[in-house]
This record gives sequence, structure tokens and C-alpha cells, in this order.
Amino acid sequence: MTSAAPDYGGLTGYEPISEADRKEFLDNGFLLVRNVLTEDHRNQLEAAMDRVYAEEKAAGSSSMKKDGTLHLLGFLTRDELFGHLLTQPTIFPYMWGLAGWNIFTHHNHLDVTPPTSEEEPPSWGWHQDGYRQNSDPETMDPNLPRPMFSLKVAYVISDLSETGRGATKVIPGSHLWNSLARPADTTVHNPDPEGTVEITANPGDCFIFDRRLWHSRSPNYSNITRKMLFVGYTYRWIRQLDDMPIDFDGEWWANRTPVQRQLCAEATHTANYWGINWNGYIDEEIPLRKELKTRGLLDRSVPWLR
Ligand SMILES: O=C(O)CCC(=O)C(=O)O
Ligand SMILES: [Fe+2]
Repeated sequence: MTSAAPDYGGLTGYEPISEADRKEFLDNGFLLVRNVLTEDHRNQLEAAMDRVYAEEKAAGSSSMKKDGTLHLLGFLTRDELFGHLLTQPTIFPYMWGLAGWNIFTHHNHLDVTPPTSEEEPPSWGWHQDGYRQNSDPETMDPNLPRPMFSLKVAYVISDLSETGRGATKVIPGSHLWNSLARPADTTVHNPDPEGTVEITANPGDCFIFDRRLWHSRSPNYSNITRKMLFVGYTYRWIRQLDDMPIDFDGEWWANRTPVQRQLCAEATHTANYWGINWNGYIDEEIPLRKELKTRGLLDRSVPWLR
């Protein structure tokens, strides 16, 4: 295993995003970012995915369906390259830029969706992520959008440049809707909601989405196996969703930077790990905050970057 991060020509992951990108994300609830992976890096990631797929298949994994569809949670520890994705230089600025410094990955999944030969039975897949986050913090005002709480980056590894290849469908702007009308009968095929967009993208692109964005998976009726890597980030005061077993004596963990260790939820036992004392919070030791501060990237005008 190599510990060297893929080469992004001097990009550090601390280059602030543009105001145009921030606005687009805030307005639409998602953002398509082109060419975030070099072809060499994408290739290596695909090879690592193929290896993990073969391992899961050989092990008769419960994450794999009979038809060969793999939805593997907590995959980041499965390869050195996946560990580097935590701070992927072309994407990490969106994570801290849109969510701030108090984050970690609570949820990450590797998805392989082989072509389906038969028409899939009717199902209604439209949802917001976060499960009880859509109920527990509810106010009595249905027009007041709930907080974002988390966002996810979806790395496109296979070619999704045409529709019908199992891409994610979204409704732009729907992150501010607390509900979405459900068809009366979900046992029959229903049309997608008005405004639906299927996110077509090239290998090496990615999209970032607000967990409140109404979205759905879609069937892969093409002859190309769909391959995706999803990395979700949330706040350190929220619990993780997936088991991500880490061998703390192993090479993978030894290769993680302080910021990456924060992003792996180091010290999950308390949200205040790294410091709080009787006269106030000592946030200065939180690795990502420290990194941003050192680089002059904290910003009093943005609450999550204070
Ligand atoms: O696989 C997809 O296209 C959608 C997955 C999904 O719902 C999610 O990542 O939250
Ligand atoms: Fe989802």
C-alpha cells in the first residue's frame, strides 16, 4: 500500500470555493462539479472498487444482492486511496466551505449497480436523507425548512453521460421542501415528480448534495455497470450512521493526517473531544479548525466558519 496522496498539482484542499458555486449549491441543493478526479486517479479508484467488489462477492456479503448490486457502507477503510478521498483536494473546499470545520464522515458507501435485464417492479424511491432528522427537529411551521445537517459528495466512477444508466435523480431546489406529494398508489409505475432531473455526468465528475434534496435512485437499463463512491459529512455532534471498523494499529490509520483523523470521527465518545473547559470552548485544537485558522480561512460572517 502506498501512502502518497494522488497528485493534484499543488492543490491543497484549502482553496476557497467561488461565490457562484456557493450560491448555486444554496439555491439548488446540489452542485455538479466537473473533472474532480484525474483519469489516472479515477482508474485507480475503479481498480480498488473492483477488488472490493470481488472480495464482497467471495465472502457472500450481505451488502450484495442476488443480482450483483453492491451497496457497501463504511467503505473508506478498505483501501489507502479511499482514505485520501476524505480530503480530496478538488472537493474538500466544498465540504468545509459549505458545512464548516466541525465535521466528520458519518456515512459513506461504495455502490456497484450492474445492468438489469428485466424491468424493475414499481417502487417509489423519492426521499430526503437523514431519516429522523426529518421528524425529530420539526417545528409546527411546515414552511420553515429544516436544517441541512449533512451533505454528501458522489464521485462518478463509471460513464453516466447518458440517461438510463442508473444515475441519481433530483429535484433542483427541493432541499427547502419539508414534504413531497406521494402518489396515491405506489404499487404501480408513477411518473417522476415535476422538475425531476437525472444527473448525467462523466467519469471523474462528482455531484455534491444537501441531504434535504429530494432524490431517488434509478434503474440501470444500460449495458454499463454503474460505479459510484459516496462520502457524507455531518457535524461532530451527530452520531455516525455506518460502522466503519478502523484498525488503529494498522497502516491505514497510521497514514491518516490529523484532519483525516477528525473526519474519521476520532474520539467518538464525546462531541467535545479536543477541548472544552470551565471558561469556554477551546476549539483551537480541532484539527480542521486549526488548519483553517492557520491559513486565514476562518470567516466571522459565515456562521459555520466562525
Ligand atoms: O444511488 C443513488 O443514486 C442514490 C443514493 C442515495 O439515495 C443516497 O446516496 O443518499
Ligand atoms: Fe439518499
